[in-house]
Amino acid sequence: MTSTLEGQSAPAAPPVRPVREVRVAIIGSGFAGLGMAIALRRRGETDFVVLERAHDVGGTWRDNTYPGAACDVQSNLYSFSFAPNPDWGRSYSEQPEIQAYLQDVTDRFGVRDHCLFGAAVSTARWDDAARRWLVRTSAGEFRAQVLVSAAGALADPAHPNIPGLDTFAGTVMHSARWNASHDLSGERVAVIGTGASAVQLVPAIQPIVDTVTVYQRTPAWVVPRTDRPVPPLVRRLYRFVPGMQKAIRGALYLLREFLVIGMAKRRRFLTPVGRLARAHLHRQVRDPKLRRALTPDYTIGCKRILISNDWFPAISAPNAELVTAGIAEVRPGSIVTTDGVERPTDTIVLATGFHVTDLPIAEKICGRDGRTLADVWSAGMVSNRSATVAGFPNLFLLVGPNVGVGHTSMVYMIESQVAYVDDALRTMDAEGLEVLETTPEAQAAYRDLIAKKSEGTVWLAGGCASWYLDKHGHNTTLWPDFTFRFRKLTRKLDRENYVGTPAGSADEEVAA
Ligand code: N01
Repeated sequence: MTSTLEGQSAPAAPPVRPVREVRVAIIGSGFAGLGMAIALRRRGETDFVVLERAHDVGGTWRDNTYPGAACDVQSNLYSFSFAPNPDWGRSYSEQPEIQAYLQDVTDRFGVRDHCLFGAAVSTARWDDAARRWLVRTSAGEFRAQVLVSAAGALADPAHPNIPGLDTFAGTVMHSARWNASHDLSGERVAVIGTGASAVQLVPAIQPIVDTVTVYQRTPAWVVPRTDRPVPPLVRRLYRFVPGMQKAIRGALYLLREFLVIGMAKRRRFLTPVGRLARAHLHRQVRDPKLRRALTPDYTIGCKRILISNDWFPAISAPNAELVTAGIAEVRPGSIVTTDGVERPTDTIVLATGFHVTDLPIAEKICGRDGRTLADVWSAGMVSNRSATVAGFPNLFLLVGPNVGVGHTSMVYMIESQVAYVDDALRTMDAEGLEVLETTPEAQAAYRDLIAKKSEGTVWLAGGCASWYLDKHGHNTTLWPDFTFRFRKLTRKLDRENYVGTPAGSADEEVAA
């Protein structure tokens, strides 16, 4: 304690935490952040930190704990290629198993000691004079030569702007911020949204609630889910014949790539998938009125294709209701739709998705001229190779613009991106570069490539509105081609598209 003039004690100032110097700061510890950290460890780099705002690793798989949360890509494919898990309990794993897998790889590859939990990034600014990123977090400040943003696209829940929602007297929770201590048994529950999260959580809660009312704005195409437990014999085979699990992974990968032909090249190849979805709906929903309400009017694949065997039975149950009228307002104890019907409600579940085309992390990262990524991206997200942005030296984005996929494992794309960043770091080491920055020309060329590849795809021309497109109607989220083409494009750093500044030089820059 220090003394004041009046002789009273003043509270001691909080200790000043020194700024920590690191070579690489990674934001986020989901699949992408962990994948990057593991790659660094595997090549002997130890001078890095993983800044995680929560208190555990896992990203979206840590946060999405709603009942029924599971992956809609088979686990043999939705896992790191270098860390196969012979013990998956089901072909499509549920959230707790995926989260346990991520915790396991964190320990197995020695990156837990590099994770700083409770470190929410408030700003990251490029200091051009020092050639370092200054990263402010709730757990102290860091000066990093390289910043890798792996904050994720499904990280920040989107809350709908519905009149009166803030006046609701009952419980409101987003699917990505589930409150497990709130017991839904016997309640009248409203679920807003019919995306991938809603079709998983509605069947899980329908048997225990009094009523579940689902507010649907746009119906989704749904295909059957071929999920089953993995028999112990198969698990033993995976363990002792790893090549077998690898072969299955390869087969799953190829099968899923076929969908790209229909989605991005020749639309007619989607016809059988559309038939499958229609047949699934007809088999599972007998009531013609309900069936009509659940039938989309856009081409399958335009929005994410959902997979479920229990969504249609759940919404057909006697205690379930599908409401297609828009929501006019929320009152303290009810929801009123535009047709004037008021439905008493105890709990509202917002299954309304995430901020994907307006990533909140973009507001926190300031580049060379002091503008944020969000400013630079105000007309739409742009990048070179989905990884770097002109004016943001030594910044690498994982799961940023145009890396999303609607048909296969995001982990495949993440591994491609990690290899690219890894090669960039190697190049910096090999050439003695302190700074690496992509050119505006490379960025414009990549934007044009994406625009050209996106022309005529189901995402642009399929007749739907989806979170794949930004507010200008541009595809800034999806990779619009085969994923092996993305891998080829990002296998090595395209050095010719970067300007490098050697360590120790004044301002001299070295083009490729
Ligand atoms: O979110 P979504 P999600 N009033 O954005 C509706 C991944 N994921 O959490 O279609 C009324 O898809 C909106 O309606 P519309 C996966 O990549 C993966 O379900 O815009 N409704 C839509 O129905 C997925 O794509 C798994 O007309 C409103 C829903 O809310 C992504 O996460 C599991 C509304 C939002 O659907 C997001 O899925 C779960 C409003 N104001 C999620 N605002 C796996 O299995 C929005 N909606 C891997």
